[in-house]
Amino acid sequence: MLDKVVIANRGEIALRILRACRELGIKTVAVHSDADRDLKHVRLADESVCIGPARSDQSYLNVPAIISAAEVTDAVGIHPGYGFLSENAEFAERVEDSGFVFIGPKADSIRTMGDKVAAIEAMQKAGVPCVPGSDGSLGDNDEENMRIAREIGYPIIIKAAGGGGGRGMRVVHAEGSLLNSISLTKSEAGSFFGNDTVYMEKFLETPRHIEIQVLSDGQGHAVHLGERDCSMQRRHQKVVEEAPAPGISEELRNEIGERCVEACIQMNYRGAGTFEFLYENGHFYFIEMNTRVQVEHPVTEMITGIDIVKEQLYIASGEPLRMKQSDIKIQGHAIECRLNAEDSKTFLPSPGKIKAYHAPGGPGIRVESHIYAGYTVPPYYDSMIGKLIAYGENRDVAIARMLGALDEVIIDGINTNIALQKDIISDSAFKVGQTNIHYLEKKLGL
Ligand code: MV4
Repeated sequence: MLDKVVIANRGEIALRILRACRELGIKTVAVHSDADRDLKHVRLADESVCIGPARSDQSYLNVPAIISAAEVTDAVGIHPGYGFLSENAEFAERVEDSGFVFIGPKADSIRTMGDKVAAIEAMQKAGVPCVPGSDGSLGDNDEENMRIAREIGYPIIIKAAGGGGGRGMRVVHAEGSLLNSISLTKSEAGSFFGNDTVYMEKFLETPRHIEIQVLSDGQGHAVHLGERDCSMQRRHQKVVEEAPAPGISEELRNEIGERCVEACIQMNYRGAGTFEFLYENGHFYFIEMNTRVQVEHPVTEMITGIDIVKEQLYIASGEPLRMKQSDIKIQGHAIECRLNAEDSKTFLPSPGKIKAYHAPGGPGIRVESHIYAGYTVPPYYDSMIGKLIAYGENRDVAIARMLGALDEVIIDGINTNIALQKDIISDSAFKVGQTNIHYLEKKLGL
């Protein structure tokens, strides 16, 4: 097992990684910005190193500073968490070229999945179902592009190969606006991502966002841990996630899960990963793959009993996968509510000092948060301050426990989205699992 790991992140995920390391007897190094000296995991880590000023481009994105911190502390591995450098292939490469273990996939896998056209091509080769589309990037032949769109059938969506997570996309409803939309998306993509490659897909109108969690050791073994439904989102920010996805049969789960496992083995993928799908009318359509641990990984942990972060550490230490598919049993239901420091009406960030904090508890309640009474939420980073996870033997029990937990939690001094979360968890369409990716924005009147 790795002897010492640098945690190259902040907030709840840094604490989550620290806890996994502690259980495995791995020493921890917290690297933090000037603004983050008082983070809970910084206090708990064996060592800490300040890597720069508050601005994340000078601290959490400062590659030389992070690698230097690993050097001076004699660490052997670097865990990037999510966001920041977690899906930066150049970072992964520089970490490994400096002699450290990048706790994630090889740089080449990150690079392939970062190019959405290459990702889709890899999936098609592996037999993962994709959205009907251009099967590759669009050229500059107008007639040809019009023919491709006509063949797919309107509406279609133009996407940037370098995009993802909701940036660089444009929906086209009729041929009249196709060519202009292609040029606009290309020029935006060129300036946003430094890559003007675009591709085309059938636009699915009211899909759900369902993703499959995988673990793969890069030594020929991979498993899937079932799916999560992440449809409850606003402006590409997930708000509530759950596992399993309501209404997905065990048969369909295993069918799509096995395709993902096959893709991992074909790509020789190493680490935890997530295959993102749109789900409509009983069919899965691959859109992107995430090569990091995700915010919502706890709902999968609750229904499988597998600690995904510990498995990342085992895989990074070179151990073959410690489980086979038949060991994985999905039991019960888990829901996660993200807690954000934000204004309940405007959704603007609401940083500041937490005057009082009381965490909820009781059967089936898990709290993933770094906050404490007296902690000041800094204005420089993402507004998520934690996550509440409710587990139950079935979805109704998980919902009832989540409502209780949302009633119990006290966070005074800053504004939070707890009222919004109560509204969502009590919503009648959510109660019956009948939502899609547009549901929350419609409910909020956006
Ligand atoms: C789509 C789509 C409909 N049809 N692709 C948005 C983020 C990026 N990951 C992919 N996205 C979408 N791709 C086709 N062919 C609708 C979306 C989409 C979306 C997807 C997942 C979660 C939330 C979303 C919100 C708006 C649009």
